[in-house]
Amino acid sequence: MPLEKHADDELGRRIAHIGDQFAISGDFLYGEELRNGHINTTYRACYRTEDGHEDRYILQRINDYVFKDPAQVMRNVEKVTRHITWKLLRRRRNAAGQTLTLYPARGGRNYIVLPEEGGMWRCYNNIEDTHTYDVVENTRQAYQAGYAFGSFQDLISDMNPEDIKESIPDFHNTPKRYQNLEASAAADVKGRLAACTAEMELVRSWAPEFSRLTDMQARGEIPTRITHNDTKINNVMLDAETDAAVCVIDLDTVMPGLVLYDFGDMVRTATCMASEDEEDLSKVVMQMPFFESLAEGYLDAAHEFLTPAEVDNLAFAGWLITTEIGIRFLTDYLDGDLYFRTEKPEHNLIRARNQFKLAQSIRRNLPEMEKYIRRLVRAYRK
Ligand code: GN1
Ligand code: MG
Repeated sequence: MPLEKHADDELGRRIAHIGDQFAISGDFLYGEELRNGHINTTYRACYRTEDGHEDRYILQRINDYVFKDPAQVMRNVEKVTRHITWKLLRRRRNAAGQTLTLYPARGGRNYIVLPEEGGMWRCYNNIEDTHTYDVVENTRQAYQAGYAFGSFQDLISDMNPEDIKESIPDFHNTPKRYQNLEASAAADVKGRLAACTAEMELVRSWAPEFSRLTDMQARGEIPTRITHNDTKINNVMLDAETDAAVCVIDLDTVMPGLVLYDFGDMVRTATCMASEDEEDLSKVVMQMPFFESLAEGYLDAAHEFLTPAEVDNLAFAGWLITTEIGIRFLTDYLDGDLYFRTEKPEHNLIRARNQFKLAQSIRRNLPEMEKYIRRLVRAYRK
């Protein structure tokens, strides 16, 4: 569906005003709202340059309910984008257009605070001739997504961990996420608990398994690395014609974490043809062919640096994070929809049910998924 273009209306004027704060030249033509994230507000602005080209930029407001210290998020993002540009340039690859670049703002920072526009804004290049998918349509896309995020982990693997601060503490700490759910259920501030007793029961029955990865991490059995932490399929830009992976986006949660949660979130979002919003749960099933391609793409990029303990838990991580995201949607439903952007009443409950259905489907496939991973890993050893 083409996006609505705003030029002379109120939104158009606001987008032009925000764009005017950044190092952009040319005449403002129009702006559009991109609505595929649940957290930040994102616009794309188009300008006519002096030589008659059209240049597009991404303008984004960082949600300061979710990110308590947006300036810290920007320091992280600055380091990550510059590290990747440095690396690509060292490899003599033309980094322009393929990686996110921040544009300076009035006042000398890479962001600007606009009280009249609700807070902190930043500006990125628009990655041209690419698109994103909210759900996978074919196995090639799954392979490319896996390869892109695996390569991204590799690109940032040698950053100085001291440089990157936690933008959201305990972001993928499943036991903590579960504790928060129980606290919200006990408080039941909106009187919504009665609507989700079946979901609560299911989650409680799974609770003993929630700490598997965090326990292994605490015992030093799996390494803490710098990871992306939000590897949903629509956070990778694919070439508009060939669907080849071009660039990973949404860097706000890059921080120390486990690669397993990254891989898990790919399983969650790239092995099922129904979106998180799908209400017809009969459509919410994971499909092995997508998983196989995803795992192949990921391991093609990552097999050299993964430890055996990480490899052993890849499939499990798919189930764990799907459950975790379900828990987060359910918690937000009980809290009164404070965190995720919602578009209808019960939206978060719908998403939670969807994720639990997907988690059940992944759980049933775990033995087969694990078997497939072992087969792939054996093939690299040959
Ligand atoms: C949020 O920003 P977006 O829509 O890419 C969330 C992720 C969830 C995801 C669920 C900072 O991601 O953790 O997995 O929604 N991001 C944050 O769709 O909480
Ligand atoms: Mg995000």
